[in-house]
Amino acid sequence: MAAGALAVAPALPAVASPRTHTIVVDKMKFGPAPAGVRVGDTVTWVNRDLFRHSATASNRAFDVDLPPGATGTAVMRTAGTFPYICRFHTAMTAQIVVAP
Ligand SMILES: [Cu+2]
Repeated sequence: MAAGALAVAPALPAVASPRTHTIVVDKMKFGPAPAGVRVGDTVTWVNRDLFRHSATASNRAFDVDLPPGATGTAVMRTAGTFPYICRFHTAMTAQIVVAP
């Protein structure tokens, strides 16, 4: 290593800080999938229905209970495409794509 190199602070990698993405659940449907979700981000579901819902990943990566009017969150721990359903209304389907 060249002399003096240690005096220079290494540049921090350009990692975006974790963000929160919101999905509104209304009229028996999940709102549009948020774009740009990355590992470490939080997804928040807001249930505007009068019914209890859930956001339950097919692989159980997350399982969020959503009573009427409630908000629930899950942190996306791994990259991939995660189909999910409402366990109470299995016709309610959506998916989240999580980038590394
Ligand atoms: Cu439901």
